[in-house]
Amino acid sequence: MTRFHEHLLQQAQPIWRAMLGHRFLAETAAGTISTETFANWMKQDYLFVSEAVPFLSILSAKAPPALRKPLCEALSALHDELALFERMAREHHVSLEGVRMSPTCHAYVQFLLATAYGRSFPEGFTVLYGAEKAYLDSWTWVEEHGGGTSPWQAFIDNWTSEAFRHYVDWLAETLDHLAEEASPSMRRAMTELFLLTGQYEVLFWEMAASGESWPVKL
Ligand code: MP5
Repeated sequence: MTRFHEHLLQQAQPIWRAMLGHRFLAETAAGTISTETFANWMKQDYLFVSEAVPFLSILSAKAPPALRKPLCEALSALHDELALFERMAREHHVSLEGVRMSPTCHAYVQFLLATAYGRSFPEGFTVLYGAEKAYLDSWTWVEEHGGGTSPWQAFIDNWTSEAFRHYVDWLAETLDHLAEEASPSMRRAMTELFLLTGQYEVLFWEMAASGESWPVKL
């Protein structure tokens, strides 16, 4: 029988195709991406990861007791990741100071927080799986299509490490268990949230590639 996370990935195939075919990833792999364009992503993802802290905290507060420890470990790993962004920004002369969230980053973060606050634990967990799986697959694509060491290698390594792969496998397995206990209508809601997460992931690469900004400069 198809496991729930496999069902989600089947439903999301067109989204995953758009994500892995995105020019931001292709140019990062080819080494032709400009520092300015890459920095668009770095600045916005730094803000995104900062807001993943409250997202995971809310999720942890709703988690069944057996899942508290692994979720707290994931929460603590976010601080190492923020330090990675700060180091890479210093090395590449990118300023992370005073950056405003772009429309897409803002909308995605609001979606994460609204889901964690307002919806059930399995629904919030589905969004977590979607975001992490998207990064595992996106950066694995960059690694596989790259031609050697990239100036951005530390980011590639971060989301293609054995440890990260194991974490995403654990998320998938745990999600399958949560779905087994969920009602059909809850599983439909989880599927919808997974697809929305995937859409936001594509939008995030598009935002970085296009240098998206708000209509009015302040
Ligand atoms: C992740 C991320 C992965 N950093 N940014 C986006 C837009 N999606 C997913 O999350 P994490 O916590 O950095 O592994």
